[in-house]
Amino acid sequence: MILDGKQIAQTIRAELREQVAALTANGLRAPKLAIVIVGNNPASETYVNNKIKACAEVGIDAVKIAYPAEITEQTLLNEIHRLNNDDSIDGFIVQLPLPEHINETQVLSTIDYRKDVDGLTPENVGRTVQGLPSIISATPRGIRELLARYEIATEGKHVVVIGRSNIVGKPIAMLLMQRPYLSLPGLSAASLGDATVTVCHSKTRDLKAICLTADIIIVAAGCPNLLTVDMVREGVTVIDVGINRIDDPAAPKGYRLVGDVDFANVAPKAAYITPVPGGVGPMTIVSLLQNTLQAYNEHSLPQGHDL
Ligand code: BQF
Repeated sequence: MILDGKQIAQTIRAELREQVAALTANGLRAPKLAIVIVGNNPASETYVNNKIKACAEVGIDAVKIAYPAEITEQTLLNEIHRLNNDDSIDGFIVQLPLPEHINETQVLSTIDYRKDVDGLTPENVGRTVQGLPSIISATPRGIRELLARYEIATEGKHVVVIGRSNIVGKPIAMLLMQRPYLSLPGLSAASLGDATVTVCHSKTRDLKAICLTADIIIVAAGCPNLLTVDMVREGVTVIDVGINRIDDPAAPKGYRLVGDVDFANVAPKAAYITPVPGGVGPMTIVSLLQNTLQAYNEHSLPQGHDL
C-alpha cells in the first residue's frame, strides 16, 4: 500500500484551516510565519515557495525575508534578533542550507526556541529527546503523523533509520524509541513510540544484514537507490525521506525527483511504502504549519482567551 503523504497533508491543511478560521472568527489575529532565505539556491527557492503557498491555503500569514548569498553572519544574526523580538511574528525559520561562510550552529542557537518552528534549536532538540513538550522538527513530525494516520504501530517493532542528520535521522530515532506517554500530545490514531531503533550511516558495516531484520526502514541518506529489494523483508514498511533531483531533459522542469529507495522493485515487497514525490515531502510542509499554529497557541493567545 502506498502511503499517500500528499493526500494526508491536504486533509491536515483542511483541519488547520478550520482552526485558524476559528481564531480569526473570534477576533484574534491570524498566526504569522517568517521565512529567511539567504542566496538563490534553486531547490531552496522551490521549498520556500511551497511553504508560502501552504500557509496561504490555511490562512497563516507568511512573509519571506530574502538576503543575498554574500551577507555577513552578523547581518543574519541581527535579523534573527529582530524576529525574536517582533511580537507580530509567531514563528520563523532560516531556510537551510546556508552559504559556507555562515556558521549554521551559531545561527540556529540564536533563534528564540519559542519561535523555532523548525524545531532545530538546542532547547527544542533537547526537550524532544527528554520527551518534554517541544517543537519537533518538521520532517520527523511529519513521518510520525503519517504513521499515525495510517495506524502503523511501532511498539516493539525494529525500526532501522539510515542517516544520522540532526534534522531527520537523530530526531526520528529518538521519537520512535520514546515511551509514548512521555511523548508529545497531538497524535491522531496509533500510539507511536516503544520501538527498538537502530541508526545506520555511511560507516555502518553490512547495512543489508541489518535492514533484513527491520520491520520499518526510514531512509534519509540523500542517495538515490540506496535501498534495494534484496535489503528488505517481505511485508516491510519503508519511509523514503530522500529528495534527489535527477537531470531529465524529457521532464517539464529538466529534472525529476527521486527518493533514496529503488521504489519500482521494493514497492511490490512492502506492506507500506512512501512515494517520492508525494510522500514525506508534503508532510514536512504541513508539519511546519502545525508547528506555527502550536507556537501561536502557546505564546500569542491573550491570557484567559480559551478556544
Ligand atoms: C513532494 C529539503 C533537503 C534539504 C533541505 C513536497 C517538498 C519536497 C517534496 C519540500 C526539503 C524537502 C524542504 C515534496 C521542504 C521537503 O511532493 O514530494 C514538498 O518543499 N520540502 C526544505 O525546506 O529543505 C530541504 C530537503
